[in-house]
Amino acid sequence: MSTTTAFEFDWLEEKLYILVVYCVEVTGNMQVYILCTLLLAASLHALDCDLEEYCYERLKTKTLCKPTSCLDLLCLGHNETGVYTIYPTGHVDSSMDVFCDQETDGGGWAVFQRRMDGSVDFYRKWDDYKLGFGNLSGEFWLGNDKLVAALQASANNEMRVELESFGGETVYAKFSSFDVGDESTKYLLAVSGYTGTAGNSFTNHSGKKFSTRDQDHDNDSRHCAVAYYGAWWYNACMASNLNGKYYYSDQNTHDDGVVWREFKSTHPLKTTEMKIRPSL
Ligand SMILES: [Ca+2]
Repeated sequence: MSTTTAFEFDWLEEKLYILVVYCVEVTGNMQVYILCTLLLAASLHALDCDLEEYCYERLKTKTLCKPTSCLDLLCLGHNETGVYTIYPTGHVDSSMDVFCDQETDGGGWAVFQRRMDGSVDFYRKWDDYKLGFGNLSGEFWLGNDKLVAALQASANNEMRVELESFGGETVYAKFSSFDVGDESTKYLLAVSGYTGTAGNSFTNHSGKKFSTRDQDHDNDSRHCAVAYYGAWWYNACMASNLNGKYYYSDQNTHDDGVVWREFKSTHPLKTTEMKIRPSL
């Protein structure tokens, strides 16, 4: 217990210990690995307790040369928000670029959706939503296949939604359990465990399949994706519609807009983000 605290590791810099990890991966030397783990553990003092414990366990697995998530990257000291490469299965062929939010609520979040200025058209077909579109630093949908792949980093994941109104009010919704099935299930959604300030406009969509303007898998006689100008896990039809049409003002109500009913009813929102993180 007191072994690590007996040493002065404050001088240790991020680049050095990442280098050590790489050395271990290359040499497979167990003594170097143990030293490395101790050094990393000692450098984690700035993280909160739950996260420190998570990182300590992860760092013992010896897989972090191929970080599986934004949370792994945070464990490795990458605490700046931005675009990174992750390897959800730990193998090089699973690599994908993601935008990591390393600040909000402890950090370690992979963002899979963002609206902010209406610059990207979100009224798209199944294959666009399957593969993803937009720009990771601006507006985008990561892609349903990539979302499913990113969820493989952990047996359990949480999801967080950030919302901002045109008046500048910010709220969030967090879900302690979030999963999306693969394409054969039509990206079936399973979400539960709401906490937050935005109100729960999402668990109503749990158990629903994804629908787009060219594929109707909703629970309504209408084609919800067309009726609400979006792509979502429509039920009959929606409590939220974050891929809806972008309006540049919330002066009027718009059923087909970027909407989270429990927050601003059907007044459109200015900014949205949806992000996942392995459960701590
Ligand atoms: Ca329908």
